[in-house]
Amino acid sequence: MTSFLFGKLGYGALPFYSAIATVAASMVVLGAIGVVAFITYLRGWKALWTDWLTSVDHKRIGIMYIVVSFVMLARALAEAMLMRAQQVAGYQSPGFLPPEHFAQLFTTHGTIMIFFMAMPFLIGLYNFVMPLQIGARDVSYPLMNSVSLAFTTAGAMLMMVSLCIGKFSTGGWSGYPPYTELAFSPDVGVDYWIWALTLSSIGNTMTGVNFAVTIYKKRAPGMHLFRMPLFAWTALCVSILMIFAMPPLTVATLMLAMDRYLDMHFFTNTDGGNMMNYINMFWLFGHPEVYILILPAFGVYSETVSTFSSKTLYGYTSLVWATISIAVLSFTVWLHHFFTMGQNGNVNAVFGIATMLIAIPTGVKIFNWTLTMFRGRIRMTVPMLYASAFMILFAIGGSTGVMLANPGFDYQAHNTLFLVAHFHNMLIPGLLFGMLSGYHYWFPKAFGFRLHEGWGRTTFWCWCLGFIFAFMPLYALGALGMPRRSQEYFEGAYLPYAIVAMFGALIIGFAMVAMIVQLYVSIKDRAATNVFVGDPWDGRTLEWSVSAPPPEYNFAILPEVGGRDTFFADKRHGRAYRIPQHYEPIEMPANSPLGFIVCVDMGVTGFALTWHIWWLTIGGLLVFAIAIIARSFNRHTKRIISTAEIRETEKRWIEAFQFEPAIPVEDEVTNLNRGLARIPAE
Ligand SMILES: [Cu+2]
Repeated sequence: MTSFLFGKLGYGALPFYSAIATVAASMVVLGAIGVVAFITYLRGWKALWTDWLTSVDHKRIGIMYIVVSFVMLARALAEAMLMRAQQVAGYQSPGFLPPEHFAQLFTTHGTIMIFFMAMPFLIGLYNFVMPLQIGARDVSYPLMNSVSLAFTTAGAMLMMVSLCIGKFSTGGWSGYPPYTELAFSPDVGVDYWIWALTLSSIGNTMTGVNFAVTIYKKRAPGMHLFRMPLFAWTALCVSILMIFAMPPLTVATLMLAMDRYLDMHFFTNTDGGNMMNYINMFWLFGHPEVYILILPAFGVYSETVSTFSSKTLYGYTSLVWATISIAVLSFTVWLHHFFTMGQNGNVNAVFGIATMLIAIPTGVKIFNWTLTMFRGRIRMTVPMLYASAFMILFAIGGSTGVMLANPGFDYQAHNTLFLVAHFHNMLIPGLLFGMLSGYHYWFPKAFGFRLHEGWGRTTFWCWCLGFIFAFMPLYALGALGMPRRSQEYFEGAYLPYAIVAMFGALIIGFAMVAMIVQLYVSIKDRAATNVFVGDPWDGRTLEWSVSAPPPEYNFAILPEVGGRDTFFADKRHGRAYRIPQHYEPIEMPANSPLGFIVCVDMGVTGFALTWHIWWLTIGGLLVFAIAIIARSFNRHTKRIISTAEIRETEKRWIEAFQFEPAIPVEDEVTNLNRGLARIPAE
């Protein structure tokens, strides 16, 4: 039943079918009202508009990405805890979640964690740090950067709306047809999934292009590719992965949409369709995606391990080549996601061996980080705690990965919780710990004050122990044969493990609470932990050579780079913090409302497509086209920052670092740290 005005939308779309859905929906609505009220209370609307929503500054866009990521993390974590609780309650009983609702939960959990938590987090970190690290004033296409954020956020908004209006897909995060075809999933859930993913992957493709061009074209004088910090190197590899891996996903979801909307038969099992075409395209994206998720964390660890050991990164060149090899190999292994689908054994063998090969460059990396720490002046700060836990836990996940890469074993573990344990083992220590390590490491640079160390440690231990309790039992459950995505089961042997896993999920829930407390406490104490001078950890790379937070233009004078770790060497030879004779005016991109318009417009268009509201879909696409064309007539796209303004900004900072004495790095987590730390002379 569809009407012209509202498409398939009717009263039935309201979430009153279950108490849990109603509570979740009201939390979203109340949360949104709370945010609006809070901004009004702070009288922050004008600042929000000019400083954030219309900003094209890569630093602010990066921060906004990370805000989106944290909001979505909170939701996906709540869903994970519900699922774990259901699997305890679901022993010989239907539990409290009906199967359909349980299926929605694991679908949204996976979709959100990959596309709306992990991707925005890593893109946000790159956005903030990478241009600073390569000595650039912004990315190559600042406005496109803001439009990329708009696409991702529109997708995230669609995910949040799906909680309140209608139901989400039950087809898992990978959305395999024929189950996601109209015949088997006639509701709008799959359509929500299709448009949320399509929007975010368009945004991610643009980000890939933007970052790759930035790294090729905007490096500071003297910054050869092989002088770039490792984090910037991973940014380059991840960008190239995104450019090649995102389009197959966009094409796959759009073809699925054509199946559902236009009665095509790309992936049906009738009329010439073949679902394997979808699965090939999906994993042609999906496997490189694994490395899009993990390489940024490798980049972060390379920075934090070296900084907090006060040593040059061991084996820089081999680390770069390991990164490149992982990026290349990641495109040669996608078929290991369907070893059991009946292809020739030799095909499985080739892809199994290719998969195992990736363990070699990864091992090289762990080896290099360990040797970087060897005989270093190691400080076990929060970022370092994450890095250390990662090295141990990731090795376990890597071994189970090599096990699964063997097609024979994969037949046994196929579709069991063993696999779920494996990829969470890779993604929590591998991705999330890396992102949190980076979050603690660069937070002072972004906001000018440090995060509370004690609460940071609490958060870390909750994440680390919570992860171990939540996921190690799943290996055992998988070995016992418990299928993934089970809402109800009758095997008594599963129950004790399920209880331990739920306990672990609870500890992870505490981690989220501790993170929020940490943020609150840190903001409250910000005057005491101010690090305006900008180098609180005795950093090595260029982002530490400017004030915290950095000025809009990043560098008053573009730095000259003479080697790796230039800033560190300059500090040792007294060449850092030279005061320039004169300044030149700097041209920066002007603010633009285009990103905000695209975000709202694409959110509405995605919603209209989901509910088959055709007039609104056409309207939304027209607004998009008109906004882009109108923008092309705008001639005031640049803003000149005058010499006077630069001199004023720089003067404040110069006075700060001339006045502030350096403290020994051992005191870096105390309130003595005003943003200038040094290794005491040996
Ligand atoms: Cu894979």
